[in-house]
Order: sequence, then C-alpha cells, then structure tokens
Amino acid sequence: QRQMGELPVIVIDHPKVRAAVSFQGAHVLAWQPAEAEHPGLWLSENSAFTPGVPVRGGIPICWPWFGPVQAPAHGFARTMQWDFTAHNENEDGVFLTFTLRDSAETRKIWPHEFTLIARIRLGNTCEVELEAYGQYQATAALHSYFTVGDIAQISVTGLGQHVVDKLAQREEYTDDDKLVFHGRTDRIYTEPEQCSYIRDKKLKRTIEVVHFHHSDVVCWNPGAALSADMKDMPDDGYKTMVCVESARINHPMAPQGDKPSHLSVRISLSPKIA
Ligand code: TA6
Repeated sequence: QRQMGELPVIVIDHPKVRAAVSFQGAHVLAWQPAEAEHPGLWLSENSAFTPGVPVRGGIPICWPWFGPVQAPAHGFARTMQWDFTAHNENEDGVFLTFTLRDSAETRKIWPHEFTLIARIRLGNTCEVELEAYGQYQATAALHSYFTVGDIAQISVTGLGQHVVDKLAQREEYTDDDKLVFHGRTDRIYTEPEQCSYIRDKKLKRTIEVVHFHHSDVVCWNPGAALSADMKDMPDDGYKTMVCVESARINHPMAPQGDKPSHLSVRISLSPKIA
C-alpha cells in the first residue's frame, strides 16, 4: 500500500502485471500487463489525488447516476472510500474486492439502501465487475480511459449504428461502422455490440473491450479546447487518451433486493492491429 498524492492506493507488482487501485472509488488507476510495451489505461498526472475529488483517468465507477443528472456529477461512488473486502492472488494475477454500502452521507443525496461490490481482476486482462443489491434504478458507467498513441490515428468499432450525439444534440442511425476522432467527441451508442475494438496505428496494437450486462457504450474525447480548460488534464492530454465506457444509461441497473444487477468490463491488449 502506498500514497498517490493524498490518496492511499494498492500498488501491484506481479510477474504478469503492474497496476494500481485506489480505495477511493475502488478505482483502477493503472494497468499494464508484463508483456505490454505501453500502459493499457490512461491517467492524468494533473489529477488532484485528493480525497473527495474525482481522479481523471483509469476506470472511474460512475454510480448511481451517469452524467451531471444531479450533484456530484457521475454519482458518488467514484469519490467515496470503499471497504477493501477480499484479496487473492495466483500465478495469473491479483484479485481484489471492494464494497460500498449506504450510509447517512449517501442517504442524504440518494435515499436508497444499497450494497455495491466491485470485483477487480488484474493480470493479462483487466476486469471490473460491478454487482449492485437493493431496490432502485441506477444509471452507471465504467468510464474507462485508454492510452492511445495519437487520437487522430485510432478508430473504434463494435459500437452499433444508433448514436446519441451529445454535442450536436442529435440522435440518429449512422452508416459508419467505425468512429474516428476529428475534435471533441461525446457520444452514447445505444445498440452496441458486446465487444468494442480500439485500433491504434501508432502504438501498433488493438485494445479489446468486452462489455457485459451493458445497454450503452459511451465514447468521449474532450478535444483541444476542453482539454486545455480542464485543470486536471494536461493541455495536450486529449491526444493520448480515449474513453470507451461500458454503460447502463437507457436500461438502468435495477436490482430487486438480493437479486443483483451487474455491469462489467474485460479489457485486453493485442499487439496486432486486428
Ligand atoms: O462520458 C462522457 C462524459 O460524461 C462527458 O460528457 C464528460 O463530461 C466526461 O464524461 C467527464 O466527466 P467528468 O465529470 O469526469 O469531468
């Protein structure tokens, strides 16, 4: 266990993987399989790393709402301290479990009882499985930030045809079967496939993002102007990152007491541009 700024984090140095996970938000901050030349996840060095402030990068867990529906934006799960409830490791990697339960503090902003479990597996793949109990509806996202060589030289596929463009405020069926980035992009794909692929010509690799129990996939890149405006991001930070997020927006998570609702992601890196 170490500190990153003011945040206590678990640092993993295992023959198969190097990674870091913060107790705040059960947040995977970094993940790089031993055989990978570059980090899988992108993390802003300008993040505050202060309790109660979201970290920019890694895999923030946005829950129990996605976006600025109410304060705090993207819910409170990403800025709260979670309990570290289990730890296991073997030759393939490290498995960590975190739990967050309702408290007087959460009930002030969201009036529900809940238990939220995050199971994190770090090895050759990076997996985050979210399991929610209680009786409510909650939108959510595993807001993964990926490292790319150059945003202008990547494409994302497996997104499906139906897109809500949050910037143009337009909803449409598109013929494009791949997304390329020409500036600020903020899109919710509402009929996505199970698997998204980020093909990266510069780093010569493909990131495979397998979504489970998702209803939507969100793609985000802030572009130059917003990147320069955000104080927790380097001015040119947008060039080396892309968010491809496994989400439940149009079909919120709806656990029924002890019958849980899930949202998960499994990420792997392949050295080929498939
Ligand atoms: O997932 C895309 C998005 O909702 C964008 O609209 C953008 O604001 C981004 O997430 C980051 O949100 P944050 O609250 O972390 O600044």
